[in-house]
Amino acid sequence: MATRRFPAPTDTPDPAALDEFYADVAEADLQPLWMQEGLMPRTPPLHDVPFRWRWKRLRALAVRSGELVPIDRGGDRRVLAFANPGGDGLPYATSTLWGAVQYLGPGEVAPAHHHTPGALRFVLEGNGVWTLVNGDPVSMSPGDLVLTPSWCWHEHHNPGSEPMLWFDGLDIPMVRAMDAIFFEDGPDRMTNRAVDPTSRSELRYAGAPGLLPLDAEAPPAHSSLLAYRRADTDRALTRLLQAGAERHAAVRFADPTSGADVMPTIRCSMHRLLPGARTPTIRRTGSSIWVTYSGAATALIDGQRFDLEPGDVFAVPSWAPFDLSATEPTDLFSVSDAPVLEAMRLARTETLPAQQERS
Ligand code: GTQ
Ligand code: FE2
Repeated sequence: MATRRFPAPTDTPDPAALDEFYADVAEADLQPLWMQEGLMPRTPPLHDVPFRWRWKRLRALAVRSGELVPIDRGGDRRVLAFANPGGDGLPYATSTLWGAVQYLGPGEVAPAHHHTPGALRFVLEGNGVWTLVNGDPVSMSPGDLVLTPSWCWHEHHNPGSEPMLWFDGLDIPMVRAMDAIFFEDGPDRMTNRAVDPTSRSELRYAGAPGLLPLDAEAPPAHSSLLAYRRADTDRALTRLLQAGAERHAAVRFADPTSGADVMPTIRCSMHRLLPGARTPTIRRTGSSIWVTYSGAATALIDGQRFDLEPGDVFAVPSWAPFDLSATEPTDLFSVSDAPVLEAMRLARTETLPAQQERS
């Protein structure tokens, strides 16, 4: 829709009356459509910017937060949120997704709470942390994906002697935009218990591929399986490559009972690129956050080049041309808002000619 501008006073028979009209419209808390600029751009404006946060810097700051900032009621979590420089100072990695690095020191506990935003953890460093999700203790190790979906109680425990760092992905900006954020503290008692490496959700829903308990619960609003282990993700990617995938394999984390995404608002996927791989340049509606797990790769986003090392995180804005290439075997984890775009029938993908780096 072309924007129409304020009629010039010479275009109107009664400039004084027009001025008075606009003043009255504003006074009535109304705004004329014809005065809006950029309300309906031809294509989505690049609002978020393509951006990378380097692990070296992230990690050092997370460690300093561990030395300086206690975990207490009020904050509850020691978390540094990725703030996209295009996002008006908000603590959001993209306009729809919260991403953060969380640090839990040896012996520390992050207290129980629940909230309507859904959360997931992708573990980057350390061992021995466990998260109690609605009473099910879920152990966490590097490369694991652990879910704490909307309204599930969760508390994090680090009984070990090493700090642990992980990536948090949440749908806070989406839930916020719909004014549907609710939050409650849990009980203060600190459970301390021996934790089985395999959660109850895995015992029931990850026994073996394609085999579900006959009495499986009706699909809840999120995946029945709360933990996806690194060894399983690795095997799935290895097998896709064996099955003939050309130097790039990708898996989507799914609810084993329905095939649906892990949560109604967030899609998680894991990608493996072999040396020499380059993905097609595509752009899609909806944004994503990517976490480099291992290897060395390059992301090109809207002509901007980002070289990636393990732990580096980057944001891909809606409709930005994007491709990946690798010089070493590289694994990347990704979260996106795709289920929401699909549910709203707003998902669009376009394949473009291979983009060039802009100098
Ligand atoms: O670990 O419970 O990054 O509640 C933001 C909000 C993590 C958490 C975040 C949270 C958490
Ligand atoms: Fe939380």
